[in-house]
Amino acid sequence: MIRPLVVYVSIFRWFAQGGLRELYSRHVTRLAKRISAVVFSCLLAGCGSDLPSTQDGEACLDPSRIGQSVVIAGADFQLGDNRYYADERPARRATVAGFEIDLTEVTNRQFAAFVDSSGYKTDAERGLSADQYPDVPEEYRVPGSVVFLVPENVTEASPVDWWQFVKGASWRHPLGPDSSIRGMDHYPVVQVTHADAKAYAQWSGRRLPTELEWEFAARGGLDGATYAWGNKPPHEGEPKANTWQGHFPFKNLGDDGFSGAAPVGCFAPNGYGLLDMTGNLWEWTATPYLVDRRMPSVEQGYDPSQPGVTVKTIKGGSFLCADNYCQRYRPSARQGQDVTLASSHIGFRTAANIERLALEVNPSTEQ
Ligand SMILES: [Ca+2]
Repeated sequence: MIRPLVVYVSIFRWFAQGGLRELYSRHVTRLAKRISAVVFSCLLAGCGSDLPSTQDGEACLDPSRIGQSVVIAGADFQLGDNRYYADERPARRATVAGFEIDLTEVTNRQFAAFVDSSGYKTDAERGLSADQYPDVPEEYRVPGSVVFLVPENVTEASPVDWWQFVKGASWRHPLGPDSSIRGMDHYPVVQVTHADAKAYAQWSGRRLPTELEWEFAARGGLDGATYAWGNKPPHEGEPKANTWQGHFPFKNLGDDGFSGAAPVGCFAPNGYGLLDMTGNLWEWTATPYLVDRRMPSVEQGYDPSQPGVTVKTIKGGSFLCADNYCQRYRPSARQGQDVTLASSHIGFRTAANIERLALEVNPSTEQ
């Protein structure tokens, strides 16, 4: 069944990136002409009955370690990289204060505890409000979210074919209403917007990491190295992270053991002991995305490819990052993400100030 659904203009940010950018640019430009100021409508295939099923999986990590955090001492380090995408330039020295960050991405079990405790409903479960999006027809403000689906038409595929808005997709049903997170307690939660991630962090007495903190943590002490593990290419030797092997978006070889998201902690930690700072899921940060980090910061961020859209920085790349398309499985890589748009390849982890934690661990006897 073919039905019209709403897809945000910011999806084209994803569409237009990576090694296939030139290949698809003409098609994207043609499509972009059809985009209104905020959204556009397009015909997308119904996604109810033939969704790929989510896979069960045992924990890769001792579950008692999920929820632990790592204290990172402040230091001077190389922020950015001159060798890759323009928004990573220029590489420069930066100083980060000490902080503390989660060992892993937040899991479904952790997020469920938050929801059970607070009654929180995610943005994807609520849908768009008429007040915030008056120009979007009511039938398009339905609860749902964006899901990656391997395009069926190999010769004609374009980004609009692999990112689809699926009615009923949410953190409980990551790929659509016929999918579930049953048996996936230790998988990272997905289909969360920036507000959802922030709400979880606040509930847990923490916050989202800044981009500066996240990048420093991901480097694991290897100042200036290309990857979180050094300079060895990601697909040489043992798998180092959950990325995409094969020609994106058609051929997902899954040589690293996972064709989708993986349970947290399935790959070796970086030099700080942190897990999955490369691949698996993109992670929200607290930092507004600026296409050039030297720009004065503004709360809504600035991404010329998403005019008028509030964008925060996401880091780390995901299981969809491939050599031929999105080489963003590096600490310096970054992307601007519409804060209202959840998807099947974005999650988060939380952070905290060291000073605040120290006060909690050693409360004053005068209080
Ligand atoms: Ca993979």
